[in-house]
Amino acid sequence: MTAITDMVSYEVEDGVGVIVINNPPVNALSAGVREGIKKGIEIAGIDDSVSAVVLWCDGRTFIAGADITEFGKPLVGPSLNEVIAHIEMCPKPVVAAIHGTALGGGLETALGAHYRVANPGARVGLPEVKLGILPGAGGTQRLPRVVGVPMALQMITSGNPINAKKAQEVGLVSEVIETDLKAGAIAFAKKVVAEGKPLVKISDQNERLQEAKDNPAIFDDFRKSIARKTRGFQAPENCIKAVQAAVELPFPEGLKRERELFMELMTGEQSISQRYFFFAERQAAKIPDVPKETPLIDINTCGIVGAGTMGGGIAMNFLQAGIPVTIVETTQEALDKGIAVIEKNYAATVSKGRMSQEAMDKCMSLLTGSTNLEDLKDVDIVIEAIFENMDVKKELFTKLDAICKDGAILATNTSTLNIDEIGDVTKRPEYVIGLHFFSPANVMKLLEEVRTKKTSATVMATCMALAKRIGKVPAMVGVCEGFVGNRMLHRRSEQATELLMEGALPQDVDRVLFDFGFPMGPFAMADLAGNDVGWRIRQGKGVTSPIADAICELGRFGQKTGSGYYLYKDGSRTPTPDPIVEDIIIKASKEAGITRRKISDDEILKRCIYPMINEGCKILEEGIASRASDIDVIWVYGYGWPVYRGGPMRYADSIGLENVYNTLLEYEKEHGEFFKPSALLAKMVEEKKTFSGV
Ligand code: HSC
Repeated sequence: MTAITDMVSYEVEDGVGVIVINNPPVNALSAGVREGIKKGIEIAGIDDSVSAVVLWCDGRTFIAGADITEFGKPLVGPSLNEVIAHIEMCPKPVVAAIHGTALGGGLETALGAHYRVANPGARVGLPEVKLGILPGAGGTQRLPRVVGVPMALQMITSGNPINAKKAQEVGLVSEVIETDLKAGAIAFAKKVVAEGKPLVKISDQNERLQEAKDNPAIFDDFRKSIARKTRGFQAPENCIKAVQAAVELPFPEGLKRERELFMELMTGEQSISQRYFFFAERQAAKIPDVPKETPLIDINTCGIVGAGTMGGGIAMNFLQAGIPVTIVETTQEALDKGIAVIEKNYAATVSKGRMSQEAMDKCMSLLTGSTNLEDLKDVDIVIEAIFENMDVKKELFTKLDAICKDGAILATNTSTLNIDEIGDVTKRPEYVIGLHFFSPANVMKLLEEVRTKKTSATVMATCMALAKRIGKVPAMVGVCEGFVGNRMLHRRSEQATELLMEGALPQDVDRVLFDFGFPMGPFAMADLAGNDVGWRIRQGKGVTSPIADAICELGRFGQKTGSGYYLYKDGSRTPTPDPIVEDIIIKASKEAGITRRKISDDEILKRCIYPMINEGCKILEEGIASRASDIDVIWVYGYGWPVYRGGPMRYADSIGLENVYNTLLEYEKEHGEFFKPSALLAKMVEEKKTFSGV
């Protein structure tokens, strides 16, 4: 084997030149890889002892894309386009051997090869759109030439990969090799030579473009079909334009157009935020004071206490990950009802074709119901999901502590209570942790994990790994009122209500936040969650909220009662503004002695968002979150903050911390202490720092 660069080497096997890429962990296309492939092709091209070339990756995967850490920096060595052109122009057949994931620039490299083979577990795709960019190394020009325009549009704008079988069906892969992939790829390359098969240059193939040439409406139809899903995002539109260029322009011109559209995105705020978020998500899985090599507790079984909406949703995550669940309720009736809901949810997924009947049966077979807490004595982890009452939870944790085996983790799904206190009623406080799932728990990606002062490193590391196993994105935070997500949400809700008192209507506030990119505004969200919950909590605490209380006093609990801040006519989920609510709001302003005024959209946005940013700063000051980026992960995955705005802390950077600070100072003068900028924000401004470092 000859080293070409420190990441790429060349070897000859059975008369075939093998270019071996080795750039762990995911064989990203760093400068050394690009340089190595280019030189490897040159070497193989003139090596008389070989008649063909195989592109092979060591380690767990084929090339998973461009090296994202190089983005925004000056280009070193050959560009990827140059490397791919080299592969395509090689005088000997080049075969890409794909295992793991050929993603982004990885698939684009493989599309430069004359043939592709894969093992059965391989997946291929162009996920650039998820980073706010588009495939910038010919992917938008070559993929439609292989799979046709409709499928290319689908793959490029969704970013979702397809498996090897599908890739073979659509002609992306010539052969799926069940046995040794490297040997199979070498044999395939030799067969190409022996049979005198052509060197297929995808850039020359135009047949699959004809369908779209004959029916240019394909593009507008497609735009319409994804409009709702891609609202607010810039990259999908540029992806469509680039594929359109593949149809309308000759290949070299198409490449130029692709590059322009790529650069437009690459330098924009959205992509900066989305690329930042890619790393933020991966960082969040690491806890600064918990070493990587911390031993983990084996989790093979799970107990859940409470078969209500949360308990049932949580159970579904574990069942889908193949982890048996025992779910406990106080009465048989409640248990039956809870299990029936789980079954109904799975059945709905099956009927939509998103799950097989077999998979559903497997999940249900892993579920055991019980009305006896003693049945949790052998489980590895228990998650409590009962109603929010400290005394009841303390009693439950005392019982669980006595029943559960030594070493079992006792977790609570509380979103409001002090978990330090809960842990302290047990003899194993180091095994107690908060696992705060978001509703609907089987859908929402976020798992806000809450460490107490005593939670052990092993328990934290185990729960972070467990989150990944059940398909969640975890972020570790500390104990405080509302933890990170709800604490910041409360600041927004308080301002949203204040804005109503001063002159806005629910539909004004909701529209502004919807346009910002949230799936819905605070009042539509309150109606969805149920207004009675907050009302009861306020009653318990002896606090009032004139507008919210008046709405609840009329029995307007939200969507479930057909009205709340809005009307929901005939069971519809579409909110319609209601004059009765307007009257309630106007009356509340009058009684508070407030003269209502017209409030601009700009003020609504700032009044709702800036206090959240300020609260995020306080959370960091107090060490409740260990990184600003963890806060962003919580808001994107738990509350639908638009990822193209990176999360509240990254958003603050993008608009300028000084602007946020000065506006808060102005609001403080006008509206009082609530807006007082935090000490951290003041310090960051003074030191001209940013939260995201970008
Ligand atoms: C691209 O390819 C653009 C092209 O179109 C080329 C454009 C050319 C420009 C032309 C100019 C006009 N880079 O996720 P994991 C790190 S865009 C750098 O935990 P898994 C990751 O941060 C790219 N680093 O593993 C982590 O580091 P840590 C398109 C990357 O097994 C470690 O690897 N490709 C990286 O759960 C492990 O990652 C993609 O978007 C990258 N490309 O999942 C694919 N990819 O350990 C992105 C990963 O320090 N990657 N890292 O935290 C993934 O989706 C997942 O990582 C995999 C593995 C599914 C590959």
